[in-house]
Amino acid sequence: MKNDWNKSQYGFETRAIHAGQEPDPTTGAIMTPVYLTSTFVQESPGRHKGWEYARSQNPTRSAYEACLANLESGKHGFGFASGCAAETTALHLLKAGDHVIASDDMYGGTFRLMDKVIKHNGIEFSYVDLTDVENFRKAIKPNTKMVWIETPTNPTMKLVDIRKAAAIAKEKGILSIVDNTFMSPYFQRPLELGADIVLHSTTKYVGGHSDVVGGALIVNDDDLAARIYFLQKSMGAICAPFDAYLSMRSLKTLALRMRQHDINGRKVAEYLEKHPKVARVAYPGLPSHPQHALAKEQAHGFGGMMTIYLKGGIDEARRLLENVRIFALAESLGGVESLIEHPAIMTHASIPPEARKALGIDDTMVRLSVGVENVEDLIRDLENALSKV
Ligand code: P1T
Repeated sequence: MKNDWNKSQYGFETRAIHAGQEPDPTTGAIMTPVYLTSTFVQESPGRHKGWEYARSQNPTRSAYEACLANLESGKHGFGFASGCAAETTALHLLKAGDHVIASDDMYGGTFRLMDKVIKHNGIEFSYVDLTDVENFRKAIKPNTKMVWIETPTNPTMKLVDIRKAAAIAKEKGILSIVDNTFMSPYFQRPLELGADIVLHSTTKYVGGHSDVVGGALIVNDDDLAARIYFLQKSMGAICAPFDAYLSMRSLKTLALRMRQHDINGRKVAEYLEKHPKVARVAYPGLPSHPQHALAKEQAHGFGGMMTIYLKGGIDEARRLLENVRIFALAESLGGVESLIEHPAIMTHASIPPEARKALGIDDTMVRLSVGVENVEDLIRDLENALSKV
């Protein structure tokens, strides 16, 4: 697939709409068709138009993968059935006896995959507070092969210095992977900061409309890309053509959506920070965030994700969560609609209670995914729900 929409010539918004998406050569259709086919006819054994079997390649998926790779400043993109499928595939770059250093604070499902599934393949994990990259350096062992970074972390909104961590990884010959789900390529591009692999749960901001579950990996290195492609077709956890179509359609408005998530996120965070029933707001865009300077340095915006700590306990949290109307009480994030949830009971229930306690994922913690509705309506919704607390 021709993909000459390079960054030196075209801005993000233009590339989001055109990269990977030449008009259909057969019909001239401006939108990439959804190729609902499992296989492709061959003229003679091994002689074909570049497409053989749809687990290996599908034109809709290839267009989407090229667009996403372009936006992440990468050369190769890979679409998967979910964020967890992308994670599973990336973790199969390793073999028994290898050691992974992962953030001690990340999405509960990622921890569960490492601790309850991949660990049994003989891969060793250390969970380390990567907010100080020296902890990463200290945790390196002779068999360390990968560092797994999520930044901002889900749900405590801590940051990891991607540039510093990637530099240490490079020096030691360790693969660095960054889960960029919370920022999207519009606000943060880990490959530009030296990381080897970018991961997304495209279910979130990339998909953006809470109607598709997906995941992606993006890399620059050709050899690494060949290894991931081999795993993608061998393991088969691929992104389906219609899901690729939906996600690619969503990429066209990613910039618009992210700018509004950011505007709304900042206003909601400022409002909540002043509220007498709120003990603390963790949002990297607030000057009170301990890593605000790093957020400004490595990202181009702050987005719509934040975590708040209420004064009181579980009853106060329940009252807020039961009394919102526009914010929907639901897991997930990154859609145009605002969501709110309780990490300790919902998204991070698979983190052991002691670990949750150490990270501050307690009963008073509530996570917000601020959507792109009218921000005054969102603030009124929170005002009303907080008045019942
Ligand atoms: O749900 P899935 O598409 O498989 O993606 C997993 C995943 C990976 N990485 C991050 C940072 C995530 O937040 C997620 C999924 N998270 C939620 C469902 C959530 O509500 O936090």
